[in-house]
Amino acid sequence: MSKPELLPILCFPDPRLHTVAKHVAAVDARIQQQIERMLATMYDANGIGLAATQVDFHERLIVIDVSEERNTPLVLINPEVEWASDEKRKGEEGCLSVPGIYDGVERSVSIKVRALDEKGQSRTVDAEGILAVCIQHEMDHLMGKVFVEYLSPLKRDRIKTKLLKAQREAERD
Ligand code: K1U
Ligand code: ZN
Repeated sequence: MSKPELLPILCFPDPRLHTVAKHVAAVDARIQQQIERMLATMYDANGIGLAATQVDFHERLIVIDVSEERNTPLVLINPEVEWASDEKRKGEEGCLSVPGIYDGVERSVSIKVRALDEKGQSRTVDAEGILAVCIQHEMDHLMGKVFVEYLSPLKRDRIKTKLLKAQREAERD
């Protein structure tokens, strides 16, 4: 079988990153092909997660793999948080759409999420640690929110200026 196509990842401050994703109506061949492409794109970029929004596909679909071996993919379709702990912790985050920028974001320490898997089966995921952080980060993407929006306006503007400059320079080369 041929390798799945790699998808271009939108880069902040691309306005398409602020699109609110729609519910996936059916887990069919179209969605399964999109899952394969998103997993290949996430592994190729060395990410631990990827939301459909980041590849300009505006439906509620996330892929994640937080395993050391990079062999334990998790697919969440139409994810909904059923419970989130009041206990929160600030941790360092990165984002494939905000290359080279890492900063602290406060998130719930544990969450319970309901979603469909790649076969369309409903399941719940109890997550803590980096998995809980990653799911919350990716679910924000589906709502059109990028992690830099948790930072101060000054930091966000500096990041925007830096990335726009880098994008202009890359276009010139
Ligand atoms: O959404 C994305 O762009 C993926 C993002 C997921 C993520 C990483 C860290 C915290 C929250 C969410 C990444 O994979 S960024 C690259 C990365 O592998 C990484 C960066 C910092 C810490 C751990 C991993
Ligand atoms: Zn991200």
